[in-house]
Amino acid sequence: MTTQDQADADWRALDTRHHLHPFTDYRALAEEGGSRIITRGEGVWLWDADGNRILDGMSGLWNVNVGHGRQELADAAYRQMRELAYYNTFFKTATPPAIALAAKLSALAPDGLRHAFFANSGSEANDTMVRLVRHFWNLEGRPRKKTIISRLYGYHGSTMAAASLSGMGPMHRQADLPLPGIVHIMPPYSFDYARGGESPEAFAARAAAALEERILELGADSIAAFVAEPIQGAGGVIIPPEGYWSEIQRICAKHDVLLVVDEVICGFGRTGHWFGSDLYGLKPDLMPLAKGVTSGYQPLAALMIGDRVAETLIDKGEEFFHGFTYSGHPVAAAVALANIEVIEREGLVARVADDIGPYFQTRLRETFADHSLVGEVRGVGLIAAIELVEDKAARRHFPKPGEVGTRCRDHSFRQGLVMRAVRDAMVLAPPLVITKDEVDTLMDRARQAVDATARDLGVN
Ligand code: PXG
Repeated sequence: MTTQDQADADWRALDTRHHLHPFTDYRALAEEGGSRIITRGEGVWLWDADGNRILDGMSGLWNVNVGHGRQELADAAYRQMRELAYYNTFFKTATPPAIALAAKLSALAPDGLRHAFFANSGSEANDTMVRLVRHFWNLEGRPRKKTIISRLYGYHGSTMAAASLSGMGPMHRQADLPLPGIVHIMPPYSFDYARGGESPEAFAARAAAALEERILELGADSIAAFVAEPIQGAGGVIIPPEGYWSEIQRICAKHDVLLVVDEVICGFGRTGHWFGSDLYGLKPDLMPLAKGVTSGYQPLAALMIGDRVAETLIDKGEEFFHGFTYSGHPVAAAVALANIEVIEREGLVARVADDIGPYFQTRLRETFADHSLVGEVRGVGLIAAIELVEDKAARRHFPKPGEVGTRCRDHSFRQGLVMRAVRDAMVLAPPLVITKDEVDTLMDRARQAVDATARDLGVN
């Protein structure tokens, strides 16, 4: 054993002994000998402690939009730490980076979202949203308007409120969720939910009608808000069919239900637009964002607040008893500003829309559309899913969701590619700086992983 091997073994042993990871089966991890230790990143590449170079097909957790190892972001953090490492935004104080970032986000966000409330994670931004929505309807003198509707397979975070908004059964079961006042409707997931012979238009109308049916069932005077991701990311990259979003927007307006669009994954160029809202022409009342706002170089999130809610909040003149020590942290805000500057300077949003996004989507379909294990390839810009199925013609899933996906994910890792499995949908969201050569490498490795999975199953 070399000294390096010993060091890696020590990291693994320490990790197993003392560190409880998020979303992890602890016993299984220990039995497998512990975690893979990631030590360095540059561009779309990661290195692990064993010296393997791995293509990061997931941008970390859908967040490292400008790629790893950016000197200008490190410099921004360093400069800000030397100038003012910390001061808060409570009690009538502020710092220049927090102010500049609030103004910048207001300029980038869809029209009418002119205020930012800062948090540290997407979960906190969504918790803030739940607090604010309740407070808003109280201030409006309509205290019965409290129920929030979200969707199955939605993901909005892990705190009590955000996990309740999320439409994930296993999360709910472990913590007796959802909290009262949060209900779920079907997702616009045609692969699973469309009926045999149902056209995309008919499915879009039926999926959107599920919202109106729930509003009418519970009474519009009790519904505060509808919360949804433009494209459901962690739920398996669910792309809504044409017509779904315009209908949802119409229904929210008709019943005076606030529209909350969770941009935590779709924001900052992922779909070839600054926000998923721009892709679908949405006018959110509230818009949580996180992840790509700093490309993960610092934890920072914001709830963007539309004029209607902001005016009530400001004009009614009552203190909003809510906030975090690190709301608008100056170092995180400085890094966010530097990150947005990189996205703008390098034209990354247009690059995803016009160049690398179409290339990635075309290559993905060429590589997988005819594969016997692949029921559907879907995606927009640099976000995509490859749905692995037992029976392609019948669009039938495997009997135990996740088993085949996990197998494929493990093959992918061995091929030097991070590709996530959501149930049996293999999902990809590479950094926006990925080159065409790197897309080709990604496709080769993904194909090898899917082929190896097919061989395991005796399919060819
Ligand atoms: N909203 C959306 C749409 C998200 O995807 C959150 C809110 C919560 O953000 P924080 O920063 O609290 O994690 C998310 C987070 C995965 C995965 O494996 C996805 C997320 C987080 C961790 C893992 O797909 N999304």
